[in-house]
Amino acid sequence: MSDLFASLPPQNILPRDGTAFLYCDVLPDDEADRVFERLQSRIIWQQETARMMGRDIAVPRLTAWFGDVAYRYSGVYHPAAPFPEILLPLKSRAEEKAGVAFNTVLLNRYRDGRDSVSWHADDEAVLGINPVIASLSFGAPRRFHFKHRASGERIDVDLPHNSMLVMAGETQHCWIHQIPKTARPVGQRINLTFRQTRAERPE
Ligand SMILES: O=C(O)CCC(=O)C(=O)O
Ligand SMILES: [Mn+2]
Repeated sequence: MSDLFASLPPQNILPRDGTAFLYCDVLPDDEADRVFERLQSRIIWQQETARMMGRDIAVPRLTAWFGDVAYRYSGVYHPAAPFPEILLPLKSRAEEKAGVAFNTVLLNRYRDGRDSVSWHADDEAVLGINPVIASLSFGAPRRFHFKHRASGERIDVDLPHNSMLVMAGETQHCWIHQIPKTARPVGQRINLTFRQTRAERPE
């Protein structure tokens, strides 16, 4: 690719009501491969159980959470935990691309095509209005679906190894997203969503 193309910003994937920019090759190739291997071996991955409609269900992926505030959803509780050193260069890269500072990150490890994340938006009150979310992907490419809440319009995009999807504006309020399960044979994938999270108010 010529330098001219490499320097062009990507186009907004969403036709309205938010922005989602996909940056490819965010790290040098060899570094991205190393990061993927290290994330697999050095992060303490957890199998969480979520409480859904009165039942405890194993979350269909492994997760980890780091940052200066805790995170709670559907009966899953991740306490605050300092960023491990391996994540610091990724956090800096995400902040550089997204243009905001992040204080937390949720990691998802999809072991194969049976792992997934179902339709949701990152719209919890602690993320604020119009949150900027930088979502890095390493490993096997997986398809990411957006669905417009009001019209049902679908936008699908493949998230390749060493890429970063930056969602901002009204995206989390007007669209939901998912990584569906797939019957295709797919390898492991690790995703990191950097967020700016406020501490929850005591109840
Ligand atoms: O794995 C992905 O690309 C999406 C993860 C996600 O939506 C989330 O953690 O909120
Ligand atoms: Mn999400």
